[in-house]
Amino acid sequence: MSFQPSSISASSYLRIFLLCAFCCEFSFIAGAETIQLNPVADTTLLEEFSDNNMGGHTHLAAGLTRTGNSRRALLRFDLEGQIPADAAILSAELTLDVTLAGNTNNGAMFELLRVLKDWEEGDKDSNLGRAAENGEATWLSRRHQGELWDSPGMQQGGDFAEAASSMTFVGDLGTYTWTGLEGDVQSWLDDSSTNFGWLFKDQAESTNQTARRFASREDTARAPILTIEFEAGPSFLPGDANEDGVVGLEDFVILKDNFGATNATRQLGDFNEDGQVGLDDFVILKDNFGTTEGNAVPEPSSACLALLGLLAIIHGSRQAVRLRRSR
Ligand SMILES: [Ca+2]
Ligand SMILES: [Ca+2]
Ligand SMILES: [Ca+2]
Repeated sequence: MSFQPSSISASSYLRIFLLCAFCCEFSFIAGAETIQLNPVADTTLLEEFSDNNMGGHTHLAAGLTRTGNSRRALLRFDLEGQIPADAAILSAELTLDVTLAGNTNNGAMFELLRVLKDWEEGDKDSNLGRAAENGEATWLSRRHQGELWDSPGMQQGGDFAEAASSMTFVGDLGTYTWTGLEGDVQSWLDDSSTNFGWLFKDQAESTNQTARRFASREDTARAPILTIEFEAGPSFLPGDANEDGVVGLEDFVILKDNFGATNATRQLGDFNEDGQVGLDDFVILKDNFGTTEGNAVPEPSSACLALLGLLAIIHGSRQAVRLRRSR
């Protein structure tokens, strides 16, 4: 007996689909993901060496020196291509490694503040920096021989945000973490043109010898780490035709009933929104079958569902031929 695709009824589809769904192996993938990023730029501004740049050195410095001069650091992270543009940031925290503390008795609160203007890292590399070349960030300039900061060492409210994003007390050598940075990261993900990174400084800058060295990105073994937990996801669930938050059998039935339709909508099974309900839409449903909004993602074996797609197409085309003949 030969195989007769046109003899397959709609109810047969459902039986095959159910059988496949039960036979398929399901694996579960967590909805939230975590990524760790090193800075793409970091440097130190030195008060008494106000035209020096230190962007290529292996440490950042922040706090007040023995003689009361300020050190302030800048760090920027690139999110583009690292996190989906439509992701929701669940948490973000920055970890820094203190590699030298001049006076470990003089611990201090260190804070991160959003930078509001662009700056250039530069590549000078000694403990006190070296004379900046054009374009490199210094205590006076966000770009040497180009744009000055609003005031030397950067101005609160103009060059950096009024309110700190995070604060942590730093004492002896070791690693320290600044938490609660998800708002900043989300805003940079939503609009990358506002991503100028953070200013890192001693909050009070009132006690000498709070200055510490923190490993910079050039110290690859101990570089700053921004840990971001995010949940990727479009505003609608691909394959969820009836918009009940689950990609399931009901969505398959909707797609099947509308297979071949033109001027279709997502609610009729046109998941890639090209106006037609077709094989591409079936593949989207197959790839997302079992997905629920914000939760685990069961992943059925693709082979059995691909077979269903093929059957659906054959059936759809035979039905169309029969309809045309009957007219
Ligand atoms: Ca650097
Ligand atoms: Ca659904
Ligand atoms: Ca489509």
